[in-house]
Amino acid sequence: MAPQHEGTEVVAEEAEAEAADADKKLISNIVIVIAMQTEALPLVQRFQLMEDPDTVFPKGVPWVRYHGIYKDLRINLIWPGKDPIWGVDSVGTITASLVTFASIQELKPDLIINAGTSRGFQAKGACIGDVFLASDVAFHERRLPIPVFDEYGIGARRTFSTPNILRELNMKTGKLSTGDSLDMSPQDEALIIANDATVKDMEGAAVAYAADLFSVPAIFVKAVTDLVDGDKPTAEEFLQNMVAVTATLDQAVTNIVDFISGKCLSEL
Ligand code: FMC
Repeated sequence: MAPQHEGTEVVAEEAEAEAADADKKLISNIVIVIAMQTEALPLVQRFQLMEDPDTVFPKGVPWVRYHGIYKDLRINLIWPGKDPIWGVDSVGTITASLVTFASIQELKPDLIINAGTSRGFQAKGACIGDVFLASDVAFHERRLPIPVFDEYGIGARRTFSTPNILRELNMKTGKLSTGDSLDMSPQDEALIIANDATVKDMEGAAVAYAADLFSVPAIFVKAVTDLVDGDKPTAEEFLQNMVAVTATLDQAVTNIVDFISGKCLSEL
């Protein structure tokens, strides 16, 4: 009906105007989501963040918030902590979505940065130690062979576009595919290739899902620890390169945060 249609148009126009205003506002509040302690701690030191003694998160969760002011930015670095039963880093999609959701609710970030290590496809130009800024994210382990559910499962979406970061920091870009396994079955490999991915991780698309629910812009910084088409077993290569690649990752995140300081979203 005409009046309803007009009403919808007005709401859409208002939402667009609000989004345009947000794009022009200086970025002041960023959340960094990092799955592994080894990746998180050097950045905590670099930005001189403090651990939050009275967590903003619900009682009982192992999630850790480090926070502080770096340059003119309020930085919250969220690490999902150690699993309460197995005592290892809480990697993977479930915790990534949960902490992103809770961080948006509690901290209202202007921008989310998900940073971490990943596996790269040499055939698509990835080398050990490269840092990618993902152009798109998708899942490769959510198979629902029913029309439309199949696309929902893959959940492909574009990330927040940052052409100036890419150019100024001379970063590589490519698509990121996310699943809950460190290794890769032949079926995973086929689906990752179908996603046209250059890098594979265990959190990116899950962070993007939660961020998109609330229209919070999110970017994905992924450093390559191991190669799909390399000649070493995944776990061995991952552990061997983890420390050196983490240093490269942390430097890239610092460069990005330095670039963001004093800018608005539309300048990224
Ligand atoms: N496959 C999937 N994820 C990773 C990877 C690989 N070969 N290498 N590094 C990662 C990332 C994941 O996102 C996890 O946070 C962690 O490192 C591995 O448990």
